[in-house]
Amino acid sequence: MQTVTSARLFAQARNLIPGGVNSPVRACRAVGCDPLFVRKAQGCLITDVDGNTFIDLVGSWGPLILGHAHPEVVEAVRRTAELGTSFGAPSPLEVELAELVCAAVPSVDMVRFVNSGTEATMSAIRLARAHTGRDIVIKFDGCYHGHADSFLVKAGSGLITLGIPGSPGVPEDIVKNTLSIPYNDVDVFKKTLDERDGEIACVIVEPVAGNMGVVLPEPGFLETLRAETSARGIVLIFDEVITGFRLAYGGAQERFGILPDLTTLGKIIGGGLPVAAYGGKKELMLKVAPEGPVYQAGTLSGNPLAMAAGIAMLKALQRPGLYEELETKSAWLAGELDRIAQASGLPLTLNRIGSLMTCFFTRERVRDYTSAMTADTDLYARHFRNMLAAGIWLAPSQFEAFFLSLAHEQEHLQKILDAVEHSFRNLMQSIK
Ligand code: KE4
Repeated sequence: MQTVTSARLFAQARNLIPGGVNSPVRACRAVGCDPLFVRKAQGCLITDVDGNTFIDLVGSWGPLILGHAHPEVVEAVRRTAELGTSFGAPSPLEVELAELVCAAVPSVDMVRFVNSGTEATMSAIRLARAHTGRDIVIKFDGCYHGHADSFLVKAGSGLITLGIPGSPGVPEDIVKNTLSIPYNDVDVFKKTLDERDGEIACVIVEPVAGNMGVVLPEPGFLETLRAETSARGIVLIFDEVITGFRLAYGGAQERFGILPDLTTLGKIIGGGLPVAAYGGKKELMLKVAPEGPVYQAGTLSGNPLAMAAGIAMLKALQRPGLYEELETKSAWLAGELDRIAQASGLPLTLNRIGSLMTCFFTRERVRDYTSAMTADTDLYARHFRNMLAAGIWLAPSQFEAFFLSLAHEQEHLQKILDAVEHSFRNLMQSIK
């Protein structure tokens, strides 16, 4: 595979941008290769600047559930751009997307749009702290809620990938207000609430963890979070930046039937443009400025292009049978992957829910950060390189999800399986 143009661009980029990338995990450091620079993408295919085309299983880390350059999204952005790209004043598009989000997400009556998941989660915990008058935030090991100071404690995604559990530059005074405890451990959760009773503002959780690889909530986990936080006046925040409109049109909270007090959203609601949001009951949201005193703002919040893309995306997701079609594809692929994995003799565990899945290179059942960390990241890196050589674009980290889209057709799924089978055979030979 010829990658000279990517190599030239990467050398140039590294002189201008830290690591040559605008988000660390894209640097492919954990999988032992240099990043490929992308020229275009269409459907489930992504093409780099050297003309190499791949089947994409990253989907821009989640937004592209309908595939790249979906015609209705592209047309909406094109049409809107001709009327102006940003007004710095409210537009009808913001009202339309807010109506769609509030109609879709069971616990959300009011919503504020921001530009990134990080902004959404940092605003949600600020609102929770203001509402309760308390400071402590509980998160879960391996979950990632963006890069705001309060969240860089045993966080997932790029932090696990790069092996940096926290980050310099985050004052101890901030970190001491964040307690990170094991995912799926209701005993530790209840014990922590008892120990810090009266001090806890909120619990923020990925209802399905996607940032230590995919880890599902065990029966009773989310129910316990809901019951205990309700009993103690603690704000429960579902970070649905990944799961929102992915696991169901109403997100994980619709799928599991558990309603948080606040929800953060991102990725899919922007259709690939920078849109995120936080929302919940009016009692809470009416405390946000200018209605209330909790300050949060953003120059490009509610940007018309991004709103137009989100509206087109959510309207397209309302097609009857769409989520059932995605589930059928995902279940078939996962079943075949499992069959191949079992036959390979490799240490492999597949976690899947809906179109979110991760193949962990471990024999352990992966139920939390500790068990996820038993995965063999060297094997994953070699698998990543095998798959790239075979024309399949995986997440450049063992601790990320891979995302199936409606644009993946049977021919693409079969090509993925053929490449996986070949890679697993190659890995097995190398470890004998
Ligand atoms: P952003 O600030 O990256 O838009 O969103 C932060 C965020 C918040 N909550 C959850 C559950 C998330 O998964 C994310 C961001 N996800 C990662 C991928 N796992 C973004 C990829 C990247 O950092 O480049």
